[in-house]
Amino acid sequence: MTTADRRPRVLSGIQPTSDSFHLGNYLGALRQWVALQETADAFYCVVDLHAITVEHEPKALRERSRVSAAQLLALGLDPDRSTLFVQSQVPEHPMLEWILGCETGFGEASRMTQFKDKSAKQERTTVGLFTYPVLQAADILLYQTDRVPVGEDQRQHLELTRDLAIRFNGAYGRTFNVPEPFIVSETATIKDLTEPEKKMSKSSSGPRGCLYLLDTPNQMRKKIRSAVTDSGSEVRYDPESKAGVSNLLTIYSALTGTPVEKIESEYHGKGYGDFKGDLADLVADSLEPIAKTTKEYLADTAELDRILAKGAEKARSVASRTVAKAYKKVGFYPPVSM
Ligand code: ATP
Ligand code: LTN
Repeated sequence: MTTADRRPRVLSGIQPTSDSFHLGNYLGALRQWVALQETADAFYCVVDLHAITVEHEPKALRERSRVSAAQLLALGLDPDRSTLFVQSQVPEHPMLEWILGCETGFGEASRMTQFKDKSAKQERTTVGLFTYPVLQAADILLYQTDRVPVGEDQRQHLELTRDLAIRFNGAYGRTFNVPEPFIVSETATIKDLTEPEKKMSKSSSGPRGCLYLLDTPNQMRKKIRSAVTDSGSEVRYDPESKAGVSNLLTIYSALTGTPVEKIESEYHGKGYGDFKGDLADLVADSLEPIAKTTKEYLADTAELDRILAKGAEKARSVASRTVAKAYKKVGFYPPVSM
């Protein structure tokens, strides 16, 4: 099949590095994942290989991969309409990564800002953390991907992926589709609730700065009510001088579909207290069902693992074709079927 006669191919991944996803993951990426399964041929991957680039505990990792998959299903991913799988069940990912690593310049990889940030926080930095973006490029290129729904922090990795695809195609003949990032600008970076100049993050936000999808409604309300705002009182969108309030306005707008200007005028003359109180209820009410449904999926791990195994089989049928092509191009013996 050519690119012209198939639905756009979408692929994205998320790391199982915490017990719960957060509001930034949801608004920046996961909401788009769910929406795109309607119009695209979508592949979504719990990237556990990426998760061992920082310190991890084996039992917790396997459990977190399951909890991650359960949350994705609870958010609305439908295994009949998209392909959901765990990266470690598809060995083609590290197979292609090796080839792409041999196309990546050392200087090029050294410029990745996520590597610089993450390695600065580690006592011991590994080669795996350094080559993390090459594995990400393999994740994407294996599926002949057209679009990659992610948050803004992934833009640089997407650029590298495109460069590698173009370089490989130039050297060996057309092998990979060159993917485009799919980034929704309004919610591209949800900020930390206590330090609104930083992005909300599971690894670097403090417990009050990061709103987890599996928090209890009370925890969610508390976090929103105690979110840092400025010393003024006007509910106005101005990310430069009012970063905290602007972040809350972004969240409100994304969850209701109401334009920011309309929310500003609704709260004109009212203080931050009213606005935060309403947003606290809105967030808690919108997210509460996710925890309940996640628990239901986790109550039957055999069924959950079956869904994932089926997803991995489907993913492998696509990924193995790309690997076979790339192996041939670089002059390897063909992989024997496993
Ligand atoms: P970590 O802190 O462990 O790096 P993370 O919280 O940044 O994790 P990831 O698993 O790396 O989350 O990201 C999953 C998806 O969520 C990616 O597409 C990423 O761009 C997006 N994302 C993460 N944080 C935010 C945020 N604060 N705002 C918008 N999108 C985000
Ligand atoms: N690096 C991403 C996670 C990730 C990913 C991918 C995203 C791994 N492989 C492929 C999109 C496509 C992150 O840190 N959020």
